[in-house]
Amino acid sequence: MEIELVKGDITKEKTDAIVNAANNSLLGGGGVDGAIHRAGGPLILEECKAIRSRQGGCPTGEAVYTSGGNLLAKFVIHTVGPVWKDGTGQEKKQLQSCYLQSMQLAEKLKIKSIAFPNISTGVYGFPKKEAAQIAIETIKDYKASSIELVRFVCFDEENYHLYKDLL
Ligand code: AR6
Repeated sequence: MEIELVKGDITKEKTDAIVNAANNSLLGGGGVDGAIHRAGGPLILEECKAIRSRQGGCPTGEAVYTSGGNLLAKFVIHTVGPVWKDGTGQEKKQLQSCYLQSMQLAEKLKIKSIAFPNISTGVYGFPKKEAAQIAIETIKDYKASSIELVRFVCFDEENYHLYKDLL
């Protein structure tokens, strides 16, 4: 499995799936979530609403999927990162779980490539360096079957440089 790093907008990615840093409601929001819903169109929100009526949203650290709507990616995997408090709670485990469950879901979908944003490092306030370490470690340790490519898509300069150094 290849690991790549790019700087840019995840809504432009051509990977089979892109991951969204969503919230428990699955009803959209700001940041990367807002960008994905804007670029992907109303179908994604409709499918999120259907998931909500089935299971009532998405718990922190878990992942669900919808189609990609108007995006180039076939699927959007919506995962809910933890809100950073002080790091003594479940934050680190939950962030690791986001990456792990997204990979497991991608394998269930039998896809070959997936792009991740820097989950929880925006409004959820997770320290960027620790988040990058967790993301990279979790993906490096993952024993993939169908997935051949994982691409980390960093939107901001700080995350890009952190990932570059760590990778
Ligand atoms: N492509 C890639 N990364 C992006 C993009 C983009 N187009 N836009 C922002 N980022 P955030 P969170 C980066 O706040 O911290 C939403 O309202 C950004 O630079 O989007 O997990 C949800 O609905 C940052 O590094 O997500 C939730 O309520 C990273 O994406 C809440 O925010 C994550 O920032 C989730 O907070």
